[in-house]
Amino acid sequence: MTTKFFTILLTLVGATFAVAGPEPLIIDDKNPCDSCKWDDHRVDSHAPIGVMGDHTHGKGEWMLSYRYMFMDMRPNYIGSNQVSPAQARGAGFAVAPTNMQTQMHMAGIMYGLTDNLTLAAMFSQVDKSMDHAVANGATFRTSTNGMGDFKFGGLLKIFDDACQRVHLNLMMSAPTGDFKETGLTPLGVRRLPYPMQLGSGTWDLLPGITYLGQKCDFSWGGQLLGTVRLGENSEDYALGNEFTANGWVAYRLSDCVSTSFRATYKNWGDVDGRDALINLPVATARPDLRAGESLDLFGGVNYMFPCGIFKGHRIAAEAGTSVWQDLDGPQLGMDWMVTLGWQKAF
Ligand SMILES: [Cu+2]
Repeated sequence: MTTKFFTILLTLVGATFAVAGPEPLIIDDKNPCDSCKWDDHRVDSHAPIGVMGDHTHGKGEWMLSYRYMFMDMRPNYIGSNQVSPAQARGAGFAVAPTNMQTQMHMAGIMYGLTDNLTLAAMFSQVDKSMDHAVANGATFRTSTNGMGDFKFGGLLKIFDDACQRVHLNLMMSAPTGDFKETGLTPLGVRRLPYPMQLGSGTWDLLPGITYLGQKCDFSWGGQLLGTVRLGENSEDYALGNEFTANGWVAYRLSDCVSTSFRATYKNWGDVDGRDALINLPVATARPDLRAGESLDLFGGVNYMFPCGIFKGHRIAAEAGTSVWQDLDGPQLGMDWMVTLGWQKAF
């Protein structure tokens, strides 16, 4: 896993220097240290691509975006200790998950209603697969795919001075993703455990606050984000509430390229209630074994095309791994993930 992660990181850094090129590409000739006004056109005026709802737009400006996210989860953890499938089953289960892959395609649209209020919406398509090991030595895989939960709302800028900005994230999530997905297991076709479902089944509030700063060739930011479930879904449960704290710094190598480093702390709760049809002999089916917290580190690169037909298009990549996890286990931990994205404002 570590090798895979560093290979991705090296590729990103390599790509950065390849596109940085020997000649600096000039988009505007303002000295970034002269101004104390926020510069929207800097390549690093957008956060690392794995951060959502990181920026606002000026009045009348539109932005389209696409993100692709891949996450690999393995092995199982009990608390902060990694355990084998046999040890995971030892906690009283006939089956242990061994790894899980999640892919997401996210299409977003933003519109600056005023200089302070940006409207945003995001559609997602989710693809999940999980491998399992049975006590008798057999293995099997379940998979699900389809539309995820639809996210929409506003970003309200409340401070903009001295190259620093603060906005409130006022988003919501609508239960458009299926949460009754079934799959073939050794016990027949059954409703799949909570982590294999595509949506929460509940309306969720996604409140947050984002702080951004830029100075000379550096920029930085911080974001606190919550996921608050509003009530229970039709299957009598709600996924756990979530809390995410992000902090990042970025360095502008040229007008076109910036690199970033991000640290993320996450904390999420157990499933509240229980789906009576999710009753397989595996830890992922237990509502009280879903909570956890983690600290993840990411390296990223942003690139903005300076001229030609792609002028103003932004592309970005970010990859990361978990450096510490404490999970109500047995539960699969995050091994590594990568996010690729494209953005264009009009
Ligand atoms: Cu935008």
